[in-house]
Amino acid sequence: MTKRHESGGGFKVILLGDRNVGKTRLAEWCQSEGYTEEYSASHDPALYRLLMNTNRGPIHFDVWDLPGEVKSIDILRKHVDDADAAILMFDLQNPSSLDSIPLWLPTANEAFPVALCGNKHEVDQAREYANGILPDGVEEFYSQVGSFTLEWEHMSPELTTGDLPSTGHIQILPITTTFGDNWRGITWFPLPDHIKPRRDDEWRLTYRGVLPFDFFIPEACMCFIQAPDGTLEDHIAYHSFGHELHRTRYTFKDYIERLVASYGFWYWGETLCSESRFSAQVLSFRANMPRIFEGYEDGLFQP
Ligand SMILES: Nc1nc2c(ncn2[C@@H]2O[C@H](COP(=O)(O)OP(=O)(O)OP(=O)(O)O)[C@@H](O)[C@H]2O)c(=O)[nH]1
Ligand SMILES: [Mg+2]
Repeated sequence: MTKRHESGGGFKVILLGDRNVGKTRLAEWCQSEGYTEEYSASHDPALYRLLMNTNRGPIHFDVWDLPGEVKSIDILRKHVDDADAAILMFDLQNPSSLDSIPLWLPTANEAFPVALCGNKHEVDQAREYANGILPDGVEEFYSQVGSFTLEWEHMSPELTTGDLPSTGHIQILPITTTFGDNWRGITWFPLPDHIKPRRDDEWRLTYRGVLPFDFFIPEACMCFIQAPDGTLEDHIAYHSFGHELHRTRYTFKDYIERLVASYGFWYWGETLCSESRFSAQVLSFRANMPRIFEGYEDGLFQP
């Protein structure tokens, strides 16, 4: 036991690994059982204090989250020198972060235990759920950005009068929520009119493979479509629960590019579907986007 422990200080655990592997998120989660989804690179070491109640009484852990981009070897060395343990983290989706482990290893003092931690495992789970292949851009997006929510309302008087929409909503779900059994019996779309279901085919009326990923309002979402054999279609679709499913000609990657440009305004996803090309929502979107956001590019939002 070191002097620090004798004087009531905590055990010092350092988190090491490349940028973007998930050290800060792990530290936040350990401390509060919650975390922010947005990535913002750490610039300085940050301390997270954890209290664990053990059979020998409460024990403090001082978890030091060290930035993947090392600004000062001296600061890093100072933290390593008085650490009691290290967690060396890498990103299972990013092989170069595993290649870096030997580079981090010498910085860890041989006198203390080191645990190796492969993070972002749920991307692998999602891939399995999708029959081995996730649509283009999905892995990249979920290992670099992940789920997030955005809600806003425009307060300018000319937009808040009458029926004009003035709100935006984005809710990108966690990857394992999208690619998981959560939607069984909940998401569905009707069979085309010319297909009459047989009696033993009834499940097809109550469940088909709609996997929501942007659950922007409780009534509607943007989704992937999954065939009964687990394979995902390349192009994403718009789904209004209990009503309709419209396919688009856009991939997930195209969608994210447009999501950023749309700010999640109103039912913007419907602008990508031929079936809703003249719906009231789409007409409002086209009329109001240029009034709210400079640089609106109508060409991005076409079926
Ligand atoms: N899918 C997935 N994403 C994660 C996981 N952990 C972290 N992320 C995401 O990965 C990004 C980087 O996470 P951080 O915790 O900020 O990474 P970091 O290692 O602290 O990066 P630096 O501060 O630059 O060293 C964020 O967008 C996180 O939401 C995870 O377990 N699964
Ligand atoms: Mg960080």
